[in-house]
Amino acid sequence: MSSTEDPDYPQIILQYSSGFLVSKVMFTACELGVFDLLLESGEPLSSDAIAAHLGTSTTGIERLLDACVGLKLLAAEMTQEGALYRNTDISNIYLTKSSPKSQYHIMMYYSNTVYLCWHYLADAVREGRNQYERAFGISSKDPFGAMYRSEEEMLKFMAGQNSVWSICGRDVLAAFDLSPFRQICDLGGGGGALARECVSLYPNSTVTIYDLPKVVQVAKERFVPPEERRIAFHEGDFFNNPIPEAELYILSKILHDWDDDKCRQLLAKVYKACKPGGGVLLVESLLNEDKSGPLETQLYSMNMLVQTEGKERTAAEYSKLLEASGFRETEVKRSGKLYDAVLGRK
Ligand code: ASE
Repeated sequence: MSSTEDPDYPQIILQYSSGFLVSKVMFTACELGVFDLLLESGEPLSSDAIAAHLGTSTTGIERLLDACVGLKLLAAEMTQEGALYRNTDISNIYLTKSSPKSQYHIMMYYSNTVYLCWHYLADAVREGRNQYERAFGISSKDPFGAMYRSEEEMLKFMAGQNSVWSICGRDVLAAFDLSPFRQICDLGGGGGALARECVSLYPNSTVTIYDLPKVVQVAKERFVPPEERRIAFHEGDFFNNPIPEAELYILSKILHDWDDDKCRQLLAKVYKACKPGGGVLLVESLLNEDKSGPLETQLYSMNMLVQTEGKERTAAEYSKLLEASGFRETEVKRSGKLYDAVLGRK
């Protein structure tokens, strides 16, 4: 029997078709607080008890809980009175709000912002640009003006980006020995989670987080405690204002927001400000050279299409951008995980 006649052959298409249902079940259980409730309760709960605590319908929550069991985000044990639900280890660690490795905030960003842009994916492909106008009725000329259209949206984005570094931050910062660089500037450092990982991993380093004034204000108020003496802030727009002198510039998920012209413009500015012997660390999700994968990065590149002016790139593409701006001795470290590291030297 050839593979196309195999009755299991269409399975992958059916799986892909319902992929968004999987995401939305997980996002919704997070949003309603299912995992937080089961963590706090400390004992398995019935669907009636969960519905009562969360103020939901029983018919809705039963189905949501069972789908979470199917996804292995919950476990159910049968008793005479019916099923009792508890968190699995993975949901305790990643899906509860209070866990140090919580991915709750990035999920809320995906579910309530990214998801709405993806409704217009076909338009984004036709037009080759982001979809803020269709999704939110706001001009898409300035993507970060649109992404930070309200303090609430900006907070959700910053919290979301921060949560990723609780999982991936150490790997990307340890990919190269950055200990020779003492004075570090994290351009577009946002909520500061990567900067905090950096000062913890490199005890002799200090990090200046450079970001828009309103981002810096929220980072100080909500994300970086004042006891963190080795983190400083610098307010500005890195395209239109000067950037401070440093030995190492971290550009983490910055270049993927912009087209090649803007990337070269920014890197040229970084090169000028960089001390001799200094460098630049790009933290990005790298495409294979033939763009055949990884799938997650290909999907992120589609997200850059619907949300920004940028795209995900290959290591050679980043090296070329770096070298066009004067950096040399470009080195690439693939982490085997979501984010990789590219180092250029002045
Ligand atoms: C950006 C990163 C993100 C700009 C918009 C974004 C993310 C989501 N929206 O620099 C995080 C990465 N995730 C994806 C799906 O790209």
